[in-house]
Amino acid sequence: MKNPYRFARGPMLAAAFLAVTVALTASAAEVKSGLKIAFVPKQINNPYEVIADDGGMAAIKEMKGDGKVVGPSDAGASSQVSYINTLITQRQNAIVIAANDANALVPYLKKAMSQGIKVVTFDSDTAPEGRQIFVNQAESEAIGRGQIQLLSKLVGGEGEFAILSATPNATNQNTWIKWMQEELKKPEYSKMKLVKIAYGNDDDQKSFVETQGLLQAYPNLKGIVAPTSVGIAAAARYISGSPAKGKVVVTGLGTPNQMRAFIKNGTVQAFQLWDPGQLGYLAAFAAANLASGTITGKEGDSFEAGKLGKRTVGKSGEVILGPPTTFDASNIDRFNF
Ligand code: RAM
Repeated sequence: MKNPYRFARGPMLAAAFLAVTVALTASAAEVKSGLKIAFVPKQINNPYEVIADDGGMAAIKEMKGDGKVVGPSDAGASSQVSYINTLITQRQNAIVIAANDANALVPYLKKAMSQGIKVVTFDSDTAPEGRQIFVNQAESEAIGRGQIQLLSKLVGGEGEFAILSATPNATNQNTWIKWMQEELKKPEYSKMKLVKIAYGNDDDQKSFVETQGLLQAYPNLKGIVAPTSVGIAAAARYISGSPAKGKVVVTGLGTPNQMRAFIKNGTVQAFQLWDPGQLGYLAAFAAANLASGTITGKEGDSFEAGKLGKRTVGKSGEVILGPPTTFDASNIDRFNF
């Protein structure tokens, strides 16, 4: 007698294959297609923000969503408000924003959330009630402490230094500066002295002029640490053309492409950053998952973030990209962003 299963085996295998395929597709398809996701950077013309937004748009394309970037040309505290209001009117599914102020935007973002629009902050956070998830580039404490550790190494552990920051309200820089000041309390930095925190407002020209002002006001200055890609590039440009080149250390956070020339010409020895493109990419996946209902943003929620793999929401809605990289002459040419 014929084996009754003989002919069934083909269709059974096909059915099994189909079941696996459906299961795989179902998990990949948990994120809805066609989601309208808007990125609002601190300012649209900052190269760092452009890389981050491009990463976000690439992720949205992968997810078959409808992405766009809108935002102000300056990083002022309230300059993003009108953009948020327009996005609410347009009924976007999610807003991904690098907040220019911890509190000023909260009422508007709350209004967005009350209308079902998901809100993710990235790069620069609001107070937690202003968003569902904050995608942070790295642990804020590690970034801040790391900046002082690097500066100390470069200046030989002593001397006057200044911080050249972004805007006075920037949540990310203010948090990092707080951790820098914590780190400075350690006895090993007793010979280092923070003489001034200057603000270049993430404006190239203002940062350039502030650098000049610091050198004039503090003739014994040994270092400038600029935890902003706009600030560090402007400070390096000023110093590379001044007698302070090779005498005053410039370090901080910058993009390899903006800093390469200053590493090559000896103005800057080392600086740090993460990959801003990956930051935007991760933020887009967080937003799409919130908007698809696969996560709510509570601690322990996890989601697939494309090429970055599975990511988990930590305390107070924070998702972390990963530790920063230190760039110097030995590795800078391996990076192109
Ligand atoms: C500037 C912005 C941004 C910051 C980087 C390091 O581009 O201030 O928010 O993360 O620097």
